[in-house]
Amino acid sequence: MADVKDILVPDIGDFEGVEVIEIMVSPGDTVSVEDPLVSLESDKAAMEIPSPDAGTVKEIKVSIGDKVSQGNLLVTMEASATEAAPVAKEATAEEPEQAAPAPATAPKKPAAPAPTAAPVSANRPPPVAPTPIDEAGFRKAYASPSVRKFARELGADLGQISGSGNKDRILKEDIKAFVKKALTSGSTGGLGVAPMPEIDFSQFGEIEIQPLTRINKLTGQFLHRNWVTVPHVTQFDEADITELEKFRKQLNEEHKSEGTRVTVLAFLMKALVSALKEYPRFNSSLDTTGENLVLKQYIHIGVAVDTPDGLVVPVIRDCDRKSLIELATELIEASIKARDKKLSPADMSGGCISISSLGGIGGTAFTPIVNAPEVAILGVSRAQMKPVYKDGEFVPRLILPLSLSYDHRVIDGADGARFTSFLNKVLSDTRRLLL
Ligand code: CAO
Repeated sequence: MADVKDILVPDIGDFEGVEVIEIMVSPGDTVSVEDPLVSLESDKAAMEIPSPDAGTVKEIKVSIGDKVSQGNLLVTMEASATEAAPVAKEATAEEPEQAAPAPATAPKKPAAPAPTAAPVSANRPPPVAPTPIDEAGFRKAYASPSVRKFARELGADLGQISGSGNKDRILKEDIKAFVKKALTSGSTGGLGVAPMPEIDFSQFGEIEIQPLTRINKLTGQFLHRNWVTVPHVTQFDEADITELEKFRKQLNEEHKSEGTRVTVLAFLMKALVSALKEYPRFNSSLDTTGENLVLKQYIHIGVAVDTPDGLVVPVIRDCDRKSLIELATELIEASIKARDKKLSPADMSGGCISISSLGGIGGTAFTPIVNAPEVAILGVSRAQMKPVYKDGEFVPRLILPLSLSYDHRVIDGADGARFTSFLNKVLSDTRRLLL
């Protein structure tokens, strides 16, 4: 049977009757040499008592609030190895960081190397960026060395955390709650800017609380993630669709009996097919390592549909293999399915690029948010008759505003402008869609 050892308070200098402020282990815990067992604090210093041996904790012999001195029994332990004698890790009130060194400034102990952050791939950044730590506030905060170390590891600013421990001391639980809040709340605290204040709007007048729909919440999460993680650029342009509109009206006249209605959107899908073939980088996604582009050999286009419950994006598949009429028909079917809440997750997956058309509503331009992992989205506003200077005179032309947002990690500004210029060319001369 393994030896049961008494772990005593080691030489802690001139300190006597020092208060136990934290117990970091429980009976049954397996500990390694140097793992902190308890934290002590006098009015001048806080220190952690590390385990002198590896083994299993049998009994805790102190309670929080007890006053201990050198030689007092702290815990009993069933040792499984013998190693170096313990040294209390001390952090004075003036230099509290000694026991919890900031990784950039303090030497690392070989026996207890500073934890390294888990690798985060370039296209899978954390949900929120860490808040920069205010060092002065961090130093002044009332917390034990292990709690300070824990806060450092998570990038939590102790200065911003209220303690729930004895005499308002900050505990590990307080840090966990703080980090959880920053990650889950819609607040901007995690982005290093002031958090959104909580306001009771009823103090200004009558209000009504309306819960967000499930779709609102889901799209909200995706849009927020994409907005903060994708470096967006929006390229604006205008396409002359005068001839396209004449052709569209003629088509609709011809297909009236079939009940098919071809809108500008079907032409835009056709134009996007040509543009994606010409600029394949727009039909790609960054892989999970962030080191490679996944270039797609298929063309599936997502179309944002406005429904009473919120925004959904059904995907029209194999657009490169479908005629204009087929695309127009599928578009109508997809928007009916969306508004009837009949879309399955499969109907909304696999898109290569998305279109957000507000043309039926109005507006001159907007900045759509990239539907990651896609790398671009085409926003379309309302076409308007405008005077265009042509062959020495102003002529009325139907102009369609385009707003192309793209992921600048994958697409350069020049290619963004080339892509919309290409779209202009094919939209202003629909014969080019045949090429
Ligand atoms: N310029 C001028 N008129 C336009 C136009 C444009 N860019 N786009 C559409 N129109 C016209 C259509 O031709 C149609 O007119 P007619 O009835 O005379 O033919 C009318 O506006 C209504 O079109 P529509 O919206 O029903 O059809 P659509 O194919 O253009 O769009 C759909 C279909 C499903 C995309 C659309 O109904 C929709 O939901 N749009 C909103 C998308 C959205 O919310 N985007 C924002 C996402 S980010 O929050």
